[in-house]
Amino acid sequence: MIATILNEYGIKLKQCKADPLVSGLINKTWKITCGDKAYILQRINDHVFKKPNQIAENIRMIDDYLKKNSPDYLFVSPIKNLRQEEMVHHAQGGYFRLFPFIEGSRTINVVSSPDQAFEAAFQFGKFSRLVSGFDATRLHTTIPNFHNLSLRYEQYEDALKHGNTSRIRIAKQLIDDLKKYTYILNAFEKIHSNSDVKKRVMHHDTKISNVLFDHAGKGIAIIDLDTVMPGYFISDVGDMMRTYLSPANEEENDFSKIEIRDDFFRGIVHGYVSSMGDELTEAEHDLILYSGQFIIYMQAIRFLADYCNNDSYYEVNYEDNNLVRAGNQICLLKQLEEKTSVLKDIIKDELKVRSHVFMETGHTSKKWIG
Ligand code: GN1
Ligand code: MG
Repeated sequence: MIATILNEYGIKLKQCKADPLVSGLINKTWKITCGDKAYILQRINDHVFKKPNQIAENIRMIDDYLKKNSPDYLFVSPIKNLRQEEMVHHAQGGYFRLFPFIEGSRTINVVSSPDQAFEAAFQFGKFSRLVSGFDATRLHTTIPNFHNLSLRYEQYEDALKHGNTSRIRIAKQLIDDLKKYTYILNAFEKIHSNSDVKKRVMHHDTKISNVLFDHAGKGIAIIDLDTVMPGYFISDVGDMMRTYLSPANEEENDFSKIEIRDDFFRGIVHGYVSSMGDELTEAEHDLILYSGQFIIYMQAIRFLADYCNNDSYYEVNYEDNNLVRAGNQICLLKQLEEKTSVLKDIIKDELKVRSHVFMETGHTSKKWIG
């Protein structure tokens, strides 16, 4: 199948090698190396992305905007095939896209220093800032209601009503634990009606493997633009908190390893606030900590709903995988809540010094790892 796809680009698989990359629970990715040229091939999950062509259109619109307004910005857009199309459809395999592999770049799967958290947050913030003049409503919503917490909550309630009864029984403790966090849902409902919280062009999948680094550890670009669509900044900052703060990720079943690392939190806030600069409103500044609560809570209910629905959405590796993931996320949320006052102080501190940061370089006059 890969050979057929590559043929469409005039590339012969026989002269290349294809290595699968571990990337996520939804799409599949390979690195294709052909002598001194390399590519990234990605298969789009069309159960999740029901209209893959919309992804291509979104990326094209943003690419055009950036080429015009920020020509030096490295935006990794798909390569066109021999028919000048950005996407290839294979009857059995689904939809595929090919990207150039950026020479000298590397991706990482684990955030191991506050600098990496800073670099990643800076890259995601820089992207949203550079496209802040682009009318976000022109973009297709590639997954409707993707980060609509109200709807996710309804889906969760629905799973508890109509899902697998024996699994619901097993999940009882977690279902009870989640009850105390419904204030996160209530706060989300208020955000909708607050016009100071802007609808922006957001990435919506800010895990660390979606950032390209150079060999010196500087962030150089963001990738995986399938979920670029209109949204709130809390989606991007929140998913960074969810995936960068703890040394143990969502797959960890030993919850004693879950921890909120303050200096990584500072890295995220510093990187994001400094790259977004004056773009963020006061109302948005007040939601920085909420971002983490919002996304971690939403992920917990998504995993738990999927467990109750017999794992119909997320790929699982063993029977209780989604249950463990949900428990893991609830533990992370609890720890975030316990650190509220320390984290609020960090935010206050970072907001005070943001004017010393030079957006273009990412350098700062303040020593920020504290
Ligand atoms: C999915 O597959 P990946 O890692 O790109 C999901 C995210 C979740 C994440 C949890 C389209 O992303 O929303 O946060 O799993 N993406 C989609 O691991 O549902
Ligand atoms: Mg993704």
